[in-house]
Amino acid sequence: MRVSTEQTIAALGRESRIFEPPADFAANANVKADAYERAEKDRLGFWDEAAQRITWAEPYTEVLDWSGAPHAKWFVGGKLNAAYNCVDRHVENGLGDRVAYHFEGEGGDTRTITYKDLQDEVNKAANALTELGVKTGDRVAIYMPMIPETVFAMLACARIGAPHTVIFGGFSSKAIADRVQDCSVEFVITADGGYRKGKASPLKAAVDEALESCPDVHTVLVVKRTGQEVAWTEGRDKWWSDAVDGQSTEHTPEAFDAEHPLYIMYSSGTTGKPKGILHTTGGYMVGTSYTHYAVFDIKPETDVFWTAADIGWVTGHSYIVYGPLANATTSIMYEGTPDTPHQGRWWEIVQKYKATILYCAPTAIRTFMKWGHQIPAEYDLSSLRLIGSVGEPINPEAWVWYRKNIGGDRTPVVDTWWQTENGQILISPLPGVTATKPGAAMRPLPGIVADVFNEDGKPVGNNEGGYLVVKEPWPGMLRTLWGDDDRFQRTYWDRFPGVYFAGDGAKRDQDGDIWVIGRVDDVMNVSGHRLSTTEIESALVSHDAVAEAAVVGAADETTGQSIEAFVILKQSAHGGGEDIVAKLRQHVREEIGAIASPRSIMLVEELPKTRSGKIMRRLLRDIAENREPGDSTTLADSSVVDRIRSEVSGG
Ligand code: 6R9
Repeated sequence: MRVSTEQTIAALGRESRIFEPPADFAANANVKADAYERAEKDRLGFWDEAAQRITWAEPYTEVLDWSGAPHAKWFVGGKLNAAYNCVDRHVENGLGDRVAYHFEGEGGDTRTITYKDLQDEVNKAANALTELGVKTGDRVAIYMPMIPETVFAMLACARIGAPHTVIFGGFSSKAIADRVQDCSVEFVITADGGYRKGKASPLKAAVDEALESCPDVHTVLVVKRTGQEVAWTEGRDKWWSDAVDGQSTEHTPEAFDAEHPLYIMYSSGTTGKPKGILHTTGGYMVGTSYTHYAVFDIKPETDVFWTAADIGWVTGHSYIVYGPLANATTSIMYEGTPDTPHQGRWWEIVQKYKATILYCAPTAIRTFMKWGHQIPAEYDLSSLRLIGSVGEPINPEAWVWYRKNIGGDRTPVVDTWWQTENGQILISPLPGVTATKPGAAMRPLPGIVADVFNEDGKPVGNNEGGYLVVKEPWPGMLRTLWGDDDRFQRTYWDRFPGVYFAGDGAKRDQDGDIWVIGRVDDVMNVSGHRLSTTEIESALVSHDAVAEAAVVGAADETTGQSIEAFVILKQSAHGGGEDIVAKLRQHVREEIGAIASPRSIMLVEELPKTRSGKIMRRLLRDIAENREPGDSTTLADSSVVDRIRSEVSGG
């Protein structure tokens, strides 16, 4: 017997409600059902049309050149400047006074950045970078908090054709050094610090430590954010204000080839060395601006868009910076954590800026569930008209909670599947078209050809599971891994020759709709039964007492793997003790079957997560197997593993 993906989905799909788009939303939607048909008939014609969203300094002669597969060339021969497309053309079109960002610092300080402000700041920064010797093609590392200067720095790089590599502000000095070395960075932009949980976190200090092993870095530009003490290396370190403030606000953007590198984003691989995912300019701008327009139904005149993610993550690159700016959107940028200084902080921000669209991760949603629905209920969230989710499978309970308590039981919910490698959303409902099912990413977007393959590389039928693949190239796709074409080929293109292998398991339901189950490496094998961690997590979270659950398979001599669950109880369920553990075990038996009942259920206060909100199951496996935890440089809070360890051992 195998507990297959079918049963997984049966468990996930127990929530059988379907939510139709509200009629007025559907009537006014940017993208209607015909987009699927048009794209199916002429996929490249469809992307050609989408590319008209971008202003090309020189037109392209061919939409796609796939002759060097798997290295794609999109919009061949076209020239453009990404910063011009994000900023200048809007100012030229009379939108200089439109707000680009409502910035909200963690401590409550605010800044309003209009498109004209953005143009001035980006131009000054571009002039400064040039004066400091940064040339087209040079890589620039950016290690910053969530402040407007981070966007200024990215766009200044884009403007002069210097690919940026933004290193997430929660990464350690070791992670900075690895990345700086891997793409031979000589120029770093950072800040003295940023605010996190009410404290000033040291960023410059981490850069200083990293650069001890990066002798090629000759310039460090430092934004003053917190005013905390910093060490200073004369000759190398320069204050941003000294270098930038006196520069001219005039700067002529150069047009670069469509395939000119725009940025490198390192993805925290499950093992080994991080992968430097390379995105180029033309296709990425088309992919992000189109999907931002289609999936979020953006009406730039009236919407206030909030991606509550970090810019140091691909979601921030595509849906805080490039997509929204290309579409002349007003966005919210928030520096801090959701519970600083109180658990209603996000909802206070939604209310204050009358946010119309919110995009965040399931882990945040489950945290809000844990804190209780009465917290968002204290705020006026009626401005919201669409809410989205990204980063992990969203369990049906969290989806329904989100729609009800944040979306007022009226807004569409878009569960968007994509990856750093993809650059842009690939599978998602269209909010004015798709009747959604809680927990399902539903269908590939127009112009995207994705499928679910079995072991032999054949498409699965309905009610079958397998591996998620993308069968045709898409504009925002990665072009290679920096300096490692072989690894690029091996990782993504060899499993099923000529087809992009995403590394995620997925299933088609009875209607052919796609449910993403999670990484295939999260699949457990217990006594020959194949079990998905998500399935058991979903069962646990469906119990009233549970706020969040993470399940891992620990090595076991007899059964191959054993199921180990880490559970955070809702505040209201605390004090349940042994009794609650027995109840949860019984609940899983009832939901899935005895085979899925965890060997141990450990009650913990928190789970180890990356800053982008993904549970690091690898570290939980280390705890469950009683091993020294492996590399935890990508953790949001590196002390969490020690705390869980002591909770688990009863310490
Ligand atoms: C954008 C982003 C990619 C991995 C991906 C998958 C998981 C993302 C998801 C989802 C289920 C969704 N993932 N969105 N799983 N449903 N809607 O998250 O990029 O950090 O590279 O992660 O995240 O496992 O393979 P990245």
